[in-house]
Amino acid sequence: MHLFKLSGIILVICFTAFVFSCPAPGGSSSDEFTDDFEDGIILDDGWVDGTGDYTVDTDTGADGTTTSVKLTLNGAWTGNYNGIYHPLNAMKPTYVSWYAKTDQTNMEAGIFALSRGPKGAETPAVGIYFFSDSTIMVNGGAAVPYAANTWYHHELKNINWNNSPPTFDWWLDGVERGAGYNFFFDIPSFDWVDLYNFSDNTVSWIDEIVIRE
Ligand SMILES: [Ca+2]
Ligand SMILES: [Ca+2]
Ligand SMILES: [Ca+2]
Repeated sequence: MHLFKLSGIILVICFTAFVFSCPAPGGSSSDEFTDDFEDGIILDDGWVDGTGDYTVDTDTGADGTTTSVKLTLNGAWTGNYNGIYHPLNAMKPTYVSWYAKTDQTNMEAGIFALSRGPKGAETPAVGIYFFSDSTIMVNGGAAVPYAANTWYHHELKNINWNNSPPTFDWWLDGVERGAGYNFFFDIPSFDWVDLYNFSDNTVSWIDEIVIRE
């Protein structure tokens, strides 16, 4: 588990990068963030390039769409939240959805993370990714097996902000796979969505993000 590794150096660099890049709002209204990546523009369109050495490309999309974002971690992993990220501005969604893919089953990649707090000093809430034992890791619990080079549709439903910590149900490819997963910490809202990999020299694809209050 790398999810709680943080460093003061990363904190400073990330915050500076955020201030100077002034990310524009993503999708639609303030109670919804969406990105289907169909315009082929990633880093000049609201997403911030974090401190890790990632190549950010566009590639074939999920669910019959044209474009996804492809994240290649070049060399060693250097920290959590070091891929690309987008502000969510204290959203309290009740529904989250995205597609993810990776090209192997024995590394850790394709992290979709939701967190709270200043960039670089995030409080983790949700972290879902392809784990190295060929199952999908959902907030610390590895669950359903996955295959390489295959898109998976994740949905977080029934997000209950009244619980302490808040909880969610996890659906994969339209089937509920687990109910009542706890957030890592009791937070009041999300400030960030982060996309990154854990293992050195790994590749992942993410597409069709919907975060809706
Ligand atoms: Ca797409
Ligand atoms: Ca875009
Ligand atoms: Ca970078």
